[in-house]
Amino acid sequence: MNGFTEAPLTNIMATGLDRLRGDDPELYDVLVRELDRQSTVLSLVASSSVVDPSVLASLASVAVNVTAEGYPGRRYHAGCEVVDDIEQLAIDRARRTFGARYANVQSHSATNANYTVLSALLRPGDPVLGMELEHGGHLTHGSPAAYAGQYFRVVGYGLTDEGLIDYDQVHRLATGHRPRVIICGATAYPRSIDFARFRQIADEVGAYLLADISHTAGLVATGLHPSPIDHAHITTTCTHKQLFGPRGGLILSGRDHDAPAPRGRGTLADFLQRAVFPFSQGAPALNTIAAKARALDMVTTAEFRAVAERIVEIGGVLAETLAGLGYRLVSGGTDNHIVLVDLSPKGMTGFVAEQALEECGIVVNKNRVPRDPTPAFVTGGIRIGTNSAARRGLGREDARYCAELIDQVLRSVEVHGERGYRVPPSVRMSVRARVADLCARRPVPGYPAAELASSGR
Ligand code: DSN
Repeated sequence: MNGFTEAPLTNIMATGLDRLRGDDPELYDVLVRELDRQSTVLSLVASSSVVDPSVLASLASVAVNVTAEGYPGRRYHAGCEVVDDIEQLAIDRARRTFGARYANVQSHSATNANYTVLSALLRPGDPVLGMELEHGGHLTHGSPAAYAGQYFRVVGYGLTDEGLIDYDQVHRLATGHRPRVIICGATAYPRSIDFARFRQIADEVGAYLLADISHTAGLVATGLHPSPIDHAHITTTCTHKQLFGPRGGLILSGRDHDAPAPRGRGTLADFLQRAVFPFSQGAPALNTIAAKARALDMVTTAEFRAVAERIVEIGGVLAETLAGLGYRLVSGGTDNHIVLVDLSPKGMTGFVAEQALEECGIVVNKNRVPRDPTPAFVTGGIRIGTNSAARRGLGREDARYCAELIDQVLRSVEVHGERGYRVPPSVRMSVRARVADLCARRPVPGYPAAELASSGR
């Protein structure tokens, strides 16, 4: 490196922060307020995560200044020789992390990755089989509210009465409708997914299998959840949930990467490269790709493995404690980071529970449950997740304590219809203080710790 004073990146970041504080205090103050919120409330949102400061630094790096359409070594702009190394690093690390033979790191999110794959593989009106949103699927898997549901002929599968994926139904619908693509993977499914079974069904009807592992990518990478890489033709994931990376997506392929491309011209991997650029995207966000590379490197560490193990462990404790306190859980428990609570037996909507818990410093999200009669903004349940809590280092005792606090709030709420409620002020103050203390005792590694509110626990 030539011509730099010591720590050039540090200097730029420090200058940037000084200018932000001096020139735009309005924005600076909001950013500080958000850091303060994150330090004092407990995020149990299943899709949440907290990035390492080194991921933040990569995201804020000078790679943002480069326009680089195309791929490393084959760009449509000059000046890409350094960012080529960044993108290649991210590709290599994505492949290594998942044992994939092919990786594309340019997608801006998993939604973006899913639509890239679907719009390249399919023509409008083609049949697709995906998981129903209210059974735990994702908007991009074929919801009528979203692009996939409106441009393709989507048939939805769901869960059995026990809350498990109904593989017999998947098989029946696949043989009946002959989909061109079957989508597996979920956003609100607390159990492991049998990707081999999905592939058997896909092969029987000649469909492509697309696995979206956005929610379980960290568990897949560490072997704590089965991997779809060599079962699915194509696997997608976001990088900002269980990989604790920046907002972004990945497209991966395993043993099928060198299968013939769908409509001629090379292999499936070649097809996917063209599907991202130029078919559906322009220039990639190279600062985000740098941050993906950083996050993916961390996924292979012993520290990450310990977090992944904790994600599952405290998920199990939360589920067990809530079930013991009389809550009905979809599927009866969890194998991953998600606990899905059906609140209908409690006469309370997900909307009320989410708002009441947030007033008390516990952040979850309202979520529809199987056969939910309520609309998406009301919902019959809540989804609880342990990614961020595990990153904070919460253990079994803490998880039990969180479940008890959740119960304390939900037991004390006065419910007035689908959206009306009141949390007794004494409960709000006491739970908020306890949550703040828990957060202060378990700060996110590398982030400033909040002060103890001294609840006495
Ligand atoms: N897929 C949505 C979720 O699971 O919360 C947001 O990324």
